[in-house]
Amino acid sequence: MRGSICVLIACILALAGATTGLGAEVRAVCRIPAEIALPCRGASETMRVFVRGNSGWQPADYTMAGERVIFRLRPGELGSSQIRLLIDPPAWLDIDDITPPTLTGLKIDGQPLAAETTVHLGMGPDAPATIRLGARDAENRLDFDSVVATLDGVALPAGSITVEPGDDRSASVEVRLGKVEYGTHRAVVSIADASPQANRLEVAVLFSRVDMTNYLLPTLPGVKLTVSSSFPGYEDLTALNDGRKEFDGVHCQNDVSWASAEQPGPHWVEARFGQPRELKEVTVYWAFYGSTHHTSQKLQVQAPEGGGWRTVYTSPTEGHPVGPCTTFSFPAVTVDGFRIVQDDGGGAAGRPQLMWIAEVEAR
Ligand SMILES: [Ca+2]
Ligand SMILES: [Ca+2]
Repeated sequence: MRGSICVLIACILALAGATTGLGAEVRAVCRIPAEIALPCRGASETMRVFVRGNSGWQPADYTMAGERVIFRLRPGELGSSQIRLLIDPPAWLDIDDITPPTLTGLKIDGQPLAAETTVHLGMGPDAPATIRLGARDAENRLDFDSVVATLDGVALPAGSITVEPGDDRSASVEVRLGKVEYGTHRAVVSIADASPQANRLEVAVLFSRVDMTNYLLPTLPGVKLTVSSSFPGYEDLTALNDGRKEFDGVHCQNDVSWASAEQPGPHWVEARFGQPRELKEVTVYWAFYGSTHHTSQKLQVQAPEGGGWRTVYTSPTEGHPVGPCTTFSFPAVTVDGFRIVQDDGGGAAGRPQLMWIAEVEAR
């Protein structure tokens, strides 16, 4: 694995101090001709060094001085102030490689698909659980440590990625997406080759997780919603189950959302089905205002029991990731309703005494 050292040169002065080893890469920013001196203990006069500015790699101009190596950087000739030096790259490395690895296979949940770098899965009640791809590079080894997987731009933890090398130049990568919320999503898995350019194969999988089952559809008989209080101008509760939950803009008013009074104490929304239902999850779509979703951080879902309430879901201590919606799952209970109780101060980070909801669904 090559090291990478960044230096900033602002004037014609030799800059020393960064230690480099075999196969090291040095990045420098200089707008005027400069020299850079690096300690290079044990290096031989036959060191292979390449320099790159605006175009491809070319042999670098350097001299040895004791245990230092001195490079002359000429941004004018290289066509760029962003200069990279590659010192003694391994013999197998094709440093001029500008081609990303090839996608050799793709499976979603074990089902083979055409090996295309953008896949639209459409909509369904379940999100894909695993994405598995095969990659091979024609010019270089793969960088097995370069694998990155994201869901909606957020990196998935390393524990959800498994890389199985085939040979130096090929690998199979499996990514487990974990729990995925309702809504439209984009999962991206990428792997780079070992060239200095780190050419990257990127595979995007797009899908929508949609479940039309919803006990709170306003057309269902007996469905009724009540709340603890309302923010002035947000008294109309039809916004809680009118189906409008995704919207743009800065105005999140009562035509799409309901908000509690903004005051200390718990806030709650109570829903009644009008008949017993087997309930296992409640999804809340959060109000979007001021460029953020107002995702409550501390709440409980409670089921009616013996004239009182029994808590079936409690927020994790770390709260909820801020996003368009949150699904609270729990062991199924047969009930004719439920309520969502936000703790005192358990609202979104910016307005903790407010509960602000665009839509509630229950299944
Ligand atoms: Ca390549
Ligand atoms: Ca709504």
